[in-house]
Amino acid sequence: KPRTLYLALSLIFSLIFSNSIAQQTMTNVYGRNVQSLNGKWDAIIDLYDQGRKNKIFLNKKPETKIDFYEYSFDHGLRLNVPSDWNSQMPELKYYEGTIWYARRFDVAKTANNRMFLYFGAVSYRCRIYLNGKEIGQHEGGFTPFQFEVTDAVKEKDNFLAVEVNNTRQVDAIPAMAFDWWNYGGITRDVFLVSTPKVFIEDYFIQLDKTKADKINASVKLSEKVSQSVTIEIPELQLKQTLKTDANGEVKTSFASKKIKRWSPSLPTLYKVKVSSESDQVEEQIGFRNVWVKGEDIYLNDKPIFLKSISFHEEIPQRKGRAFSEADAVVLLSEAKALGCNMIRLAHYPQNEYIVRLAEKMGFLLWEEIPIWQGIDFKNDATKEKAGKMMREMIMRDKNRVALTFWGVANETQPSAPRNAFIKSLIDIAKSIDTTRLITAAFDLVRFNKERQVFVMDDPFIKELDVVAINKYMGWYHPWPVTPDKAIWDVAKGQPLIVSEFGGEALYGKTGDADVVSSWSEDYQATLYRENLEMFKHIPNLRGTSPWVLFDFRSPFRFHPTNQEDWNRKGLVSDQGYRKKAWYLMKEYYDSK
Ligand code: GCB
Repeated sequence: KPRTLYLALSLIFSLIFSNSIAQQTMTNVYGRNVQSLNGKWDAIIDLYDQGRKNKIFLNKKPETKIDFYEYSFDHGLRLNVPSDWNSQMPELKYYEGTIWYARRFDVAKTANNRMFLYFGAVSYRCRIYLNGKEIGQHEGGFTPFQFEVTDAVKEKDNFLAVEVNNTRQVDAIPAMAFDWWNYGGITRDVFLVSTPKVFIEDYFIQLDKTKADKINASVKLSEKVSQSVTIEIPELQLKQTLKTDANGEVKTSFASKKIKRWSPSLPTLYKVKVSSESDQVEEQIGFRNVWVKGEDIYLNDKPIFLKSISFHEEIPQRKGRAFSEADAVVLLSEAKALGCNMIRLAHYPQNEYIVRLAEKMGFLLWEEIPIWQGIDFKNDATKEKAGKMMREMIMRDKNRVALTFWGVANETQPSAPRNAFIKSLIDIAKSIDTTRLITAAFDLVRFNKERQVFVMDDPFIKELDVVAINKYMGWYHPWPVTPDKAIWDVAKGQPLIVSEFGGEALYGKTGDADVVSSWSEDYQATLYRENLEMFKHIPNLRGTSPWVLFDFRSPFRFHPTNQEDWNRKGLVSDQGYRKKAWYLMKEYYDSK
């Protein structure tokens, strides 16, 4: 039957063409020729998900006497992009559902250029419609994606609509419950990126894992063509011109005795230029060696102790997601003041402003995807998504010298499906980048009464370069022995980081220094004092990362006066004031 055939074919075509899946973004979008699409966008709240069915992305206007449309993007709600929606209107504080965003824009088109629509992040899933046509979809709230729009874009009056949904789902990452705010919206920059026909899509330029005088470099063009490509580091007088192979790829290395290696105390960066016959990109890149030997972590041939801290991508005073360079300054200066040399970016890839400023300020970075308790490890589709997120994160940040750890999971319980799931993430990380250390945080450390030591059984830790432990002694766990007797026998032979510890205190609250439920700064200070004592009895301890730098918003936290929707484990309050424990941690880090 021709009609059935026609339907089947059109279905196949629409699957192939309309629901295109986002492409990997090109390396260093911020170094490209971009037109910003940030600013005020029109918005429609779509609580019952009726917009797609009613094709509101067509943005129709009545033309005849009998036409009418039950929507309009004009003269309604306006939302800032980038930003979460929750902080922009009281009614959206707890909103989980769909919001449509739309804006118009003009473009200077040239015959030889290609155009890509780039999103730094949209939380959590989205569909993009340009001039009435769906051009693609993306899932995952913390990684960038792009679509080519060379043919879809017009010189004048383009209409771009984005359907954003942040409903929690069992098969999502993170899943149904997580201890931070489920911000929705277009939370990072939106750009229109313009490139030549054949452009430099990707490059990976880093120091060899162990050799101090060898820089490895690879470049990939957007097309499978052979072109000459030049890589140059002017300050080191290094320059090579090479031909890409038939796949448009080339690999090489540079030798130089003059490289000043990047470190937290001297965060040296070099200008690196990559050019092809038709394109050129440049950025600041640093070089350093990092590896593990026995129980030690070596940075530039010397053992290092990681003085880390975590924060969420949130500005507490604004009760909203951080998205700008100014926000990055706020978060990172407080970490600097505490004396840190590392940040654990909890619990998801944070925006590029944070990553790039952290690098300039001399912080090592741990970056992870939101594999947080409650992930459906048996679901292959979820595994697939996690792999994609991992790839998107690493592709974005692999040239950042600050990046030291790829984190693959937080607080997971041993099981065959968990092992296979996480192993697949490690394999993906290593298939792109063999220079970083792989870690994961576990919460299974327990006190063994017979042996009178803390132990952990999770054979999976052998897959990791560095083992990370979240342990809330004095908060979730009462002390089984006094802190000076709290000896650990965990992950012997491997370096260990205490990747979370801490407890809650309401800023300004005084109270019993030995009563947990006092929620006082005094108790929090006791807890820190006791944990710092315990750390002396963890022989393979190579770093600590208190939880957490700032109080942060979380629907987990119901207590009406002490919490009010805030996790109060911050060393700094929601108003930006330092609590007593901050000073203890500062003293500890200064002594290290
Ligand atoms: C944890 C989680 C972190 C939570 C923290 C807490 O173990 O990794 O995301 O916020 O505990 O405060 O309970």
